[in-house]
Amino acid sequence: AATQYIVDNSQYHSYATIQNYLNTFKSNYPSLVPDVGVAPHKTHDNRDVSYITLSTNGVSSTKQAIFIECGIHAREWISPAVCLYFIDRLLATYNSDSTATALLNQFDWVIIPEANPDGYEYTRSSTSNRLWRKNRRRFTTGNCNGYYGVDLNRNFDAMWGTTGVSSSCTSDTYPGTGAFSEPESRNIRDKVNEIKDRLSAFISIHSYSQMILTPYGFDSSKPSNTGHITAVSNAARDKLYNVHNKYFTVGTPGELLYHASGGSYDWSMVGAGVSFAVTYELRPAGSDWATGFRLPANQILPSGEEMWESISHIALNH
Ligand code: ING
Ligand code: ZN
Repeated sequence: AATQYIVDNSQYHSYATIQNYLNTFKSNYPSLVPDVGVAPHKTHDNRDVSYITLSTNGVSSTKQAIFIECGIHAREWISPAVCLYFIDRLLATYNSDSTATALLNQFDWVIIPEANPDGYEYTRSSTSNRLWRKNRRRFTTGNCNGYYGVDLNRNFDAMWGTTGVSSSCTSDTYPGTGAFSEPESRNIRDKVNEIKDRLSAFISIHSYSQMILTPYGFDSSKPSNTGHITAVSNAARDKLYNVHNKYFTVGTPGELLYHASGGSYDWSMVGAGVSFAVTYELRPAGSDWATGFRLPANQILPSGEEMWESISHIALNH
C-alpha cells in the first residue's frame, strides 16, 4: 500500500485539530492503534488530555513500552507538532520501512501529544499570550488571588520544590502547592504508572536550545547507569545531526542550563522506576528568548524528520 500520511506539517494545529488527528489515526489504523483515550483528570478549563497507544498486540499487550510526553509547556509549539509527526510516520511506514517496523514490532508506544491543552490554547488565543509556559490553574486566595498557572515540569514528585523553582505564584517556575497538585501532571503520572512494569524508556519533549538532557535535573547527582544513558544520547545526537545538520548538545540540566526539581523525566526514574529517561530541547539553538519559542512552521517537517531518527535510535539501542 502507498505510504499515506495524515498530518499537515505546514502549520501548527489547534487542540481541536490535534484531537481530530488522534481519532483519525485510530480509525485509519485500527490494527496498530488499540486505544485513543482520555487521561483521568480534566484540566482546569475542563479539557480532556488525550493519549494514544500504538501496539501490534492490542490493549492487553505485554511488550516493552516507551512513553513520550509532548506539550507540557504551552509556548513550546514544536513539541506537540513533532509528536504528531512521529505517530504519523510510525503508522504510515509500518511494514514498508524497516525502522518503523522494528519500532512497532519491538515496542508499544504510549504518547501524550498535548499534555497541557489549556496553556496551549491560551498561547494560541492572542499574540500577547504567546509566551505563556504554565497550565491555567486559577488562584483564588491570599496574595495569589487572581493569578494563574503552575509550571507542570516542576510539579512532579522528584525532589519537588527544592531547586529551580520560585515560591511566587506569578513566576514561570512556580511548582504548585505540592507534588502532583495539578491534573495535567497527574495524568502523566497515572498513564506511566499503568505500564511502569514494562516501561523501558521515558522521553519528554520541550523547546528550545537543541539539547538532549540526561538525568537528573534536580541536582548534580546522576543515576547509576548515567554512562549508558549518555552514550545512547550521544549516538542519538549524531543520528539527529545527520538528517539536517542540527547539532544538539548532550548533558544534564545542571551542566547545560540550571538545576530544576519536579521534572517529569526525573520522576519517571526516581518515582516510577523507569531506567532510561531523557528530555529533548528542540530547535532552535541560541538564547533569543523572544524568537526561540516562535519556530517558523516550515521547520516542523525537518524537526520531525531529525527527531524520528533520534528517537528511533534511542528506542532500538537503550
Ligand atoms: N526546559 C526544561 C525546564 O523544564 C529541564 C529543562 C527539564 C530542566 C527537566 C530540568 C528538568 O525548564 C524547558 N524548555 O522547559
Ligand atoms: Zn519546556
